[in-house]
Amino acid sequence: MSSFIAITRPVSQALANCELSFVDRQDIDIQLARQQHQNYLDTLKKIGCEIVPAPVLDEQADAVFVEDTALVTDQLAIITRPGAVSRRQECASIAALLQDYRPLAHIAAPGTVDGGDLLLIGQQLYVGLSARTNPAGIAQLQTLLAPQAISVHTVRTQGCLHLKSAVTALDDETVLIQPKWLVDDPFQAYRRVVVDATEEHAANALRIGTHIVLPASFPKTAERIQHQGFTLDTVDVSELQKAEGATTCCSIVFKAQTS
Ligand code: CIR
Repeated sequence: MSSFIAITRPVSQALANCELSFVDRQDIDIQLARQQHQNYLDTLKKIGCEIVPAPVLDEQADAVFVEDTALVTDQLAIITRPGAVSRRQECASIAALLQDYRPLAHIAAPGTVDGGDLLLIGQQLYVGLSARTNPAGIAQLQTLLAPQAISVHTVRTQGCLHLKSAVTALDDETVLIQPKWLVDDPFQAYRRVVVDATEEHAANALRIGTHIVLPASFPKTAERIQHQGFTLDTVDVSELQKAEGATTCCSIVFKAQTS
């Protein structure tokens, strides 16, 4: 049995109509996007994930970016209410899968939360206050997570889509960080790996147990991560990056069993 579950969803036919906030629209090669997504799934399997596929949603351009639809803790799955109206129909099919693994809770209007704004490190949940995640959503997270003793910290971002565009965790003591996209920086007490200056989007790394998965387009930052002793896999996700995605956004990864 695999140690981790990874919920994923195939690339939609409509990916070219994706939401874009901080990157310019470019042509997306949909076949290449699908091949890259398959390579991403193969990497997750190699690391020890069981892939649980959500149904394809060909009308929902951004549906491959399942991370934004849920936060899974050891005890709960919180189904979000994405900030982009175009993305809200993605949640129901994710909830249908997650109910087999965790009790469900839901973010309700007027709250909005994108999973890309949620960085859980141990018992600390850092939440990006962004164009996608609002104070009402953050307040609901606080209420839902208090029984698990998870503390919620609001972090203002600037110039990027989500908190996890600016910072992710490499382990419980170490963050990978792009400081210029953080207005607040509550990460001073962590060991910090700063992205290479020529790779400004490189702070979005997927952590699965002791493995790190980074887009292949950031070799200098990859070297910095490996230099700190982390086990790293890289995946070419160029077509998904054109849709403002990277490696965390294409999966919801959680421990297969609660202990
Ligand atoms: C969006 O703007 O919603 C999508 N085009 C990209 C979402 C990427 N999500 C993520 O990094 N968590």
